[in-house]
Amino acid sequence: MASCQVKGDLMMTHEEHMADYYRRLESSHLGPLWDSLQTIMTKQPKPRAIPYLWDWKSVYDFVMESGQLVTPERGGERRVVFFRNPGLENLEPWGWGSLTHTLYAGIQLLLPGEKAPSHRHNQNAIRFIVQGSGAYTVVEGERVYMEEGDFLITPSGLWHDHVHEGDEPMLWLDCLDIPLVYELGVTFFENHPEFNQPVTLPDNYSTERFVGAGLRPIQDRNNRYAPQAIYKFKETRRALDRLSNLSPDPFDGYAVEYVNPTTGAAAGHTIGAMMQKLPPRFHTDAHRHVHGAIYHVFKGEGSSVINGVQFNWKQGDTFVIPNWAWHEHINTGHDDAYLFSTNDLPVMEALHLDKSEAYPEQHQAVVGTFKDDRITTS
Ligand code: GTQ
Repeated sequence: MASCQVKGDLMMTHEEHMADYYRRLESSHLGPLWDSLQTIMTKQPKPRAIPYLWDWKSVYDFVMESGQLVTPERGGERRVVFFRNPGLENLEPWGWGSLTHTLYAGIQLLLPGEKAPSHRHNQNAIRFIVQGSGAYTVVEGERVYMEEGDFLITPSGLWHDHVHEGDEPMLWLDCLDIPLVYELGVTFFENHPEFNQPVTLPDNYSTERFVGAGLRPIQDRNNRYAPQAIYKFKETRRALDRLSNLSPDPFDGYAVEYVNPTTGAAAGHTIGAMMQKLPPRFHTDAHRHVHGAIYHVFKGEGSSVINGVQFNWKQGDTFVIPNWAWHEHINTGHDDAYLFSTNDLPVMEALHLDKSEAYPEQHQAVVGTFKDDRITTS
């Protein structure tokens, strides 16, 4: 073979041979590792996702405008405006809706009287109710009523549809592992034969079964899914109030994770989620971890310093902390701040990639501020 490749080219210089070799290698869909190793195997994570923040006012206006333009009944399945990380949006085709490398997120709107059709897919979904009440989602035969601050899961493979019986717009944050499943090349999606699936279980059945106190209904012993469909804000706040009498976590303040009550694993399976409470003037220590995180400000105002850049936030804003980015949070308001967030820590843990470290000093030096969609250096 070797003699065949250089046959007739005995006069080629080394450089010419190299260039010719690279051309032939490329057209044979092969690659030289000695040229790419440092690019692919970087010393530290180099996520293409970047830190970014979306102001609630502009997202809300776009979402409400979509209410005049499209309906979930016809065509589109779900009326959602999703976030596109500027560092990922040009990565066709899956970069269209990635906020982190594994997670998609958007704001869904359901208007009074509307219904969104029943479907199932192998992506996991979680929802966090931002505004409104009176709508329910049906997950595998169970009707679950949603109110502000509630956290819900729609595990992979379960039928789900949404119905609004109330009289004010309902808005919630959806987070799904769409980019992860897409990149794994295993996406499945199916429509239910009926517009809405039949309700076969008592309302809020899964929550009624979980009284806490370390007790597990016997039929959930080998449940493939996290069995609790909804986590009410009333309970989340109660847990955080009780935690507030104890010492805070230096990096997250007073924080609880939404977990499967039968196993302690993330309720969202591949999607981790937590609610953290920061009292006024609370300033967390800076750290970084390999998992990416999406933050939604449920209440309060403050700022987060991400890789030295200050992002100021207030209620409704969404911001993203990419993999391995230094970050710390500060409550600059007069009331408790509640930060809801989702992350891909469960994926990192399952793959044994999880890793974190504290910033050498307590806080970062602020070298810039994010304002009007760009960073101004100071
Ligand atoms: O509510 O079922 O934001 O299937 C994206 C895909 C929401 C949903 C999204 C979905 C849903």
